Amino acid sequence: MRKIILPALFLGLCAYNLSAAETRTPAALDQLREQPAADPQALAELPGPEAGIAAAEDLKTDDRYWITVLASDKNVRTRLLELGMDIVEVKAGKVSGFLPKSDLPVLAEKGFKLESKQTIYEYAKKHLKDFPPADSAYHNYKETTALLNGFVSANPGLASLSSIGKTIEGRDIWCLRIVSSGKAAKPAALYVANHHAREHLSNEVALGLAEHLLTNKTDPEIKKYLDTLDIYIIPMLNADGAEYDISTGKYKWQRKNMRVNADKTIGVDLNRNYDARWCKAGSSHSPYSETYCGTAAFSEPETLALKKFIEARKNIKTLMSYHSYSDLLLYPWAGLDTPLENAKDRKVFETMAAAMVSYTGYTPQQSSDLYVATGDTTDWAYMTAGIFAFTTELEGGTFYPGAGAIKKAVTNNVKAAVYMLSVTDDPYKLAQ
Ligand code: 0X9
Ligand code: ZN
Repeated sequence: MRKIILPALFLGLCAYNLSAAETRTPAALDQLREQPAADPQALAELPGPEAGIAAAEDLKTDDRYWITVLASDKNVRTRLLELGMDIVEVKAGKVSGFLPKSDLPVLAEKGFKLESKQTIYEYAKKHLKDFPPADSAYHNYKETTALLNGFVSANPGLASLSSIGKTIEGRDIWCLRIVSSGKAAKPAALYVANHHAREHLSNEVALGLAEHLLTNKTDPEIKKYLDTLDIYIIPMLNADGAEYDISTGKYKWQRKNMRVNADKTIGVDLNRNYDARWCKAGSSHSPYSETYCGTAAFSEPETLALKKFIEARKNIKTLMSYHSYSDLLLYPWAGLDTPLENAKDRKVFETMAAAMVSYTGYTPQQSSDLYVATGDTTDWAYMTAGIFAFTTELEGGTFYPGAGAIKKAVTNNVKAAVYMLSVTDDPYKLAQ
């Protein structure tokens, strides 16, 4: 049996969220707005990932194993993705991640060497901690919605909020736009986060970026970008999955969206669903797989909404897709094991990457050097619209690094994001 979900519960949660957002008061908004990073000192003192460990009892019935498999290089890693392994950690000569118990024999049949295995429940006992209260500084969907609305109320004429479409369970996919008045199209930068449900830190970085830009709107450098650019921030693309991941107060290690597949398994990997060499290497046609590419490119409302959004805005020049974790900054190709053919574009990607990692300390590399994975956001945005599109794999050493990880991740990644703004007017200036 694959993972079992409770669609009715989520629909219920969704309805609750929407009605709560509709009835919010300005005072309540202000309160919520103050929640995230109002007291950096207090945040820094919040517990790290080791604190408050508690296993989710419902993981006892989850059939996934946390496994470590010998994998000598990226080609082997790509094959493992195709078998449906949810690769989470890449180390010298090996990878670790999740695989359903029923697929363990296939590993042996295909000649892979399993170094260790434990049930997700055993793994969780060592790594889990509650979202609330220890991680209450993270924003769930309702809090994210309220925070974004708070940004808009506090910055009339500069910030606005719109829904780029609905998730499969009907939640709005919010996009915060920061642009000063004037009708002429300005070069645009797009930041998107939370393609993968459990990567909650990515939502925080996107929200932190919005807060930074708006709080510092009179700072001369930031003002220059706000005056001359169009900035879009989509902090929670996979809102359903993110909510599901925390719906019991215990993390579930959910990666995909909440699509109910034909075989009743749950979820499509949104970062395999773009029309960029769709469902070739590093992706799986099996619905239960964590790297399931869907029934067709853009079969999912979340990716389709982002596609339409990008296609309608020819002024988007740069894009950052936030994921976690691995301390990496990745650029195309993700789905092709050869360097970008266009030398000028490659120079721009490499120069931008080098500058951005000077703020984060992450490792810059071509995506496919990690593993080849087709159908991802960045390959599609670059192929289709010539956008200089990056994937950041944030820090933290786990999907759930605790509230104490937010401040540093936000601070450093905001600097990298502001650098991205500094070249968005014309990225090609870096290739001259
Ligand atoms: O596999 C992914 O979708 C990304 N990693 S994650 O752990 N956040 O799931 C990486 C996407 C970048 N593409 C390649 N490495 N090819
Ligand atoms: Zn991810």
